[in-house]
This record gives sequence, C-alpha cells and structure tokens, in this order.
Amino acid sequence: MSTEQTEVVRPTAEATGSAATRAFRENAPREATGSVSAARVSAIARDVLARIHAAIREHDVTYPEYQAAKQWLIEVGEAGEWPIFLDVFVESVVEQVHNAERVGTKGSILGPYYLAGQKAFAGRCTLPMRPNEQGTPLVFEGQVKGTGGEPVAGAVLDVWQADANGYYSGFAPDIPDGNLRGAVTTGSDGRFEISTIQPAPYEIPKDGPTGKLLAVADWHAWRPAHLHLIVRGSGYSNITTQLYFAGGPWLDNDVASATKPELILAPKRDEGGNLRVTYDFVLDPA
Ligand code: MBD
Ligand code: FE
Repeated sequence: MSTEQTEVVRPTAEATGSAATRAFRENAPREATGSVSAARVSAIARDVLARIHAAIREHDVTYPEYQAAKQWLIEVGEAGEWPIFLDVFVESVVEQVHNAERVGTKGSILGPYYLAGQKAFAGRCTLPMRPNEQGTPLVFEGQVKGTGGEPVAGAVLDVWQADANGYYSGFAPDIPDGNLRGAVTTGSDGRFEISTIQPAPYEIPKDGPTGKLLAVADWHAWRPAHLHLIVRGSGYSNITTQLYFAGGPWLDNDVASATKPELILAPKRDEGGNLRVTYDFVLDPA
C-alpha cells in the first residue's frame, strides 16, 4: 500500500493576513453602517480613547513603549492582520452584545476565514475534500427548527472548517479552493447530514505581529477545534456560530474567548472508528 505522505506547507502570517484582509473587503457579511450618527461615533470614540489614556496612566507607559506600540500597530496593518487580531481579541464581545436577546441556538464569532459563495449541496452531502484528506471522518447530522419546534425546510447551512492540520482553504497554500466548505440546504423535514473530517485546533500564525505580541506577552495562540456555521432560513434570523468538540484541547482557554457550553459536541465513535454526532439548530424569528 502506498502511504503517500504529502508535505504540509505552513501558511505564512503575511499570506494568511493579506488573504483575510482581502476576504473581509470582498465578502464578509456586513450590516449597513451609513446610519451611525456623529453623536454615537463621538461617544464611542471618546470612550475608547479615554480607556487607552487611563491604561497609560495606570501603567506609567514610557515613550519607548508608546513608540513600540505605534510600530506594532503599523505592522499589523502592513501584514493584513487586523481581521485576525480583531476577531480573536474583540469580536466575542460584539457577538455577545449582538445575540444577547436570542432564544434559539447560541451564536459565536464569524472569524476571519469565512468565504461566501461556496458549492451548494442538498440535505445529505460530503464536503469537498482532497482524495487523501487527512483526519477522522465525522458525520454531523441534525435538523433546523424554529423556536416553536417547526422544521425549517430549505434552510441553508454555510459550513467552513480547518483541515486536520488546522489550516483553512483560501488562507493556506496548497489547499484547493472550496476545500472543507459548503452551503448545505435542508430537506422538507429541515434535516441535514454532512460528512466531513474532524478539524484540528487552530494556532494563530507565529511569524506575524499578532504572533509576536502573543510571544512577548507569553500568551498561547490556540483556538480549540471547531466547525464554523452560518445558518439561514427564510423568515428567520441568521445565526453565525461555531461548534466545538468535548474533551479537546483549548476548550477552556480559547484565545478568541468564543466557546460556549451549549456549542460543544460530543461525537460518538462507531465500530469503524468514525465519528458521528447530532446537533439541532433553533432559529429565532426574523
Ligand atoms: C480562526 O479559525 C477563527 O475561527 C477565529 C475566530 C480567529 C482566528 C482563526
Ligand atoms: Fe476558525
């Protein structure tokens, strides 16, 4: 038997960051920002600045530290790492505020690696993967329902995930476009069954400015393994969320602070060693 061992190419921070910045500009779902008043911009900007000023006073920040911070901020932009930095260190709170009133499935952060317009599938499908895709096969099935328990026919699960090395297609070299991504439409009973592989935990690239900050602050750079989803149903409020895996590393100290106990799957192994899990989504009304 040929055990073809393909060399895994680690994506550079620069390549990942610039791809994430491009993806954000081109296809991140965004709410209209045109209606923000001057008063609100002023109030929030003043408050953010006041809290930076307070931190400077509290820590007696020096001129060299100020200049180092300025240099670092410039580098984050040049490396295209604002999407990853902000999604890791800021987005979880925006998500909590945004979804505070939601009664159905809990949300989680979108993150920097969503790409719209993926291959469409009906109800039961296998996500696009390479012929030699590594990782334990995982069947993820369930139903999309409304808060009244009614099945949502024709709901679309936009799914994306890292591979068994923790890399995302579109943001790493040598992974085909669309790999481990898909838009899965539920049947008339609201059901779906998605065959994929177990993703690996994700480590923020260490060779860029975000990684440099993590290293000098002695923080770890890991997110627990996760599936990303946006679930849309007509007449319902879209939910952007992530599903995690019980017992996996970094669940209790996600660098992006984006785990929630309700979003942890506990797949069972079948006789063949493959994983299977059921998870039902509950969509709030629009
Ligand atoms: C990820 O895979 C991710 O989901 C987030 C939020 C940030 C960085 C990498
Ligand atoms: Fe992710």
